This record gives sequence, C-alpha cells and structure tokens, in this order.
Amino acid sequence: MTFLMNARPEWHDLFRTAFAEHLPELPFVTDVHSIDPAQVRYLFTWDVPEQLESFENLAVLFSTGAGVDQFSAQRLPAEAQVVRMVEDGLTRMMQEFVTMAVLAAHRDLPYYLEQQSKQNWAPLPLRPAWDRRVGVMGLGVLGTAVLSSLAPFGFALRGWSRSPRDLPGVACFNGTDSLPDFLAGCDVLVCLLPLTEETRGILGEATFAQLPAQAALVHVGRGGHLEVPALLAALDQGRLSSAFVDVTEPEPLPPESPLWRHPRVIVTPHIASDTLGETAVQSVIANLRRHAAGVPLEGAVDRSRGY
Ligand code: NDP
Ligand code: OXD
Repeated sequence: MTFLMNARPEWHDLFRTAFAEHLPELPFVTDVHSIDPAQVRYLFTWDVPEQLESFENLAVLFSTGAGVDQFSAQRLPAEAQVVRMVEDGLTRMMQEFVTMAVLAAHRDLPYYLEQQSKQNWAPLPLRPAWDRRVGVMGLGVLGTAVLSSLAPFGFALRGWSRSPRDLPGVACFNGTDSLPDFLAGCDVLVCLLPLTEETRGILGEATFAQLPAQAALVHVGRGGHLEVPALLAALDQGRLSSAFVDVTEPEPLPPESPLWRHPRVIVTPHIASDTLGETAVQSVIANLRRHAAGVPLEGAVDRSRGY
C-alpha cells in the first residue's frame, strides 16, 4: 500500500524526508510509472492523473489545494475519499491577502490609483472601519479565519453559508432565502465559496444589484463564480466601486479580457494564497494517521455536495 505524490516536484524531498521520519512503514513514491497501480492507496495531486482508473485500491485522494472543484467532472473510484487541503500556511496567507484587499477597498485605493494615473489630487471623505460593513460568502476554514483577521479593525462583519453558523461578533446568514438580506449589508463583499453546481455564477447581475451602492468586491473563490460582463456593467454604472479579482475562468486570464484594463479592477494571478509545503506535509501526515486509526479526516469532502 503506497502513497503516490503526483504533484509539486519542488516538495518531493521535503515530503520524502518527513514521511521517512514519521511514517517509515508507508512506501512513498513520486513516479507513477514506477509502481503497480493497484498498490496506490493514497494519492496527493492537484489534478487527476490519466492512470486514475487503474488505482483500484485508492482510499484517499488528497487535493494539494483547498479547492476540489477540479475533480468534480472526473470519474473517481466510488470508495475513495476526497480530502481538501486544510493547513495553517494556506489559511494565514489567505488572511493576509483578504485583509489587504478589504483595507485597500475600504481606503479607496483603486480610486486613488486611477486618480494618480491622471495626476489628479482628489481626496474623498474618510470613513472609519466601524462605519463599513464587510460580508464574507463562505464560512468555512478560510472564511472564518478571514473574519477573525478583520475583526480587530472594527468593521461590522457578516457572513453567509449554507448551514447555520454562530460566530462571535459576526451577523450570520445562511441559505438562499437569506442571501438578499446578507447582500444588502455588504459594503465590501468577499467571496470565499467553493465552486459547485449551486455556486457557479453566483457573482452575477442579481447579486450585484442587491449590494449597497458603491460596494466593493474581493473575489478569491473560483473564476466560475464570477459573471465578468455583469461585474463590468455594475462598475461602469457606478453600482460597484471596485473589484479585486484573484481567480478567473480561464486561468491564466487571456490578454484580451477587459478585466485587465478596467481602471477599478485589480487583477492578481491566483495568488491570494497557496499551500505551504512545510505545513502541508504535517497536515497530510496527521490525516494519514487519522485514516489508519479509522477516525474522520480533516478536510474530508462530501462528494454529493461537491465541497
Ligand atoms: P470550506 O469547505 O471550509 O468552506 C466552504 C464554505 O462555503 C462553507 O461555509 C459552506 O457552507 C459554504 N458554502 C458552500 N456552498 C454554499 C452554498 N451553496 N451557499 C452558501 N454557502 C455555501 O472551504 P475553504 O474555506 O477551505 O475554501 C473555500 C474556497 O476558497 C475553496 O473552495 C477555493 O475555491 C477558494 N480558495 C482560493 C484560493 C486562492 O488563492 N484564491 C486559495 C484557497 C482556496 P457550510 O458551512 O454550511 O458548509
Ligand atoms: C486552492 C487554491 O484551492 O490554491 O488551494 O486555490
């Protein structure tokens, strides 16, 4: 029974060393061609290798990232568990990025970058954080961590999830019926949802129409959440003030996309966060121990829900 690392060659030595120290009994392989596919019990990968169907004894597919939407259209072995990445490095870097973007939106940075390009000295009235409402779509590992990073600034915080949540200091909403109430109080809207059949296209005309005037968007979920024409229309009509777009469909964002050139859109190349090898290897090892002990794995995906 083997662990196959089908990703991130730059981490191979790090993982090999940690596995030799902590799980010496588990064979560790990085070359899919060097083993009998029936031996693959654990697979660490970002995408689905072409040999997947021959991994007849696969027990756990570990995603190298927090997202698992890349597996949704694939024929995974029915018995295999899918586990998304939950690890401290990824969480903390997402906290950094979203805090940066929310503060930049709050302090009108996109507007000032546009004014600078025109040599225009044009201050806006200042608003304190407690006079700004920030809403996070997705109250999972990353959404809740981001809310805790924003709390010390004094923003009025709210969050939206599928099932009911209770987070101290955060007005929590759940389910489709509560979406209009949630959106109506988001001066800055952060998307940290997984991409599923239910959430595809959720950042579209109807959502933007329900936000307060001059709201800002921080989009760090997945490209498939965003309807780009609707975003551009909302910006051009003055409904939205600015947008930070870290994830696009497709990636890389093609040069002809109008997102690149819009004066109040800040595009970043899917760098809001990333898995950190040093902390990820500990998280994978801890999950392998849980699996051996027959206890639930951290980050286990409900394949019927898609996240
Ligand atoms: P989790 O699975 O921990 O959390 C997902 C959250 O979304 C949950 O609160 C869930 O609700 C909510 N949700 C799911 N579907 C719906 C729905 N239909 N309506 C309302 N709420 C819904 O995921 P993570 O926090 O670990 O990651 C979130 C996403 O962040 C990833 O899937 C990925 O797309 C993105 N990401 C982006 C990165 C980047 O660099 N840009 C890096 C890493 C991740 P409930 O609590 O009820 O289950
Ligand atoms: C992830 C990502 O899912 O990098 O971890 O987006």
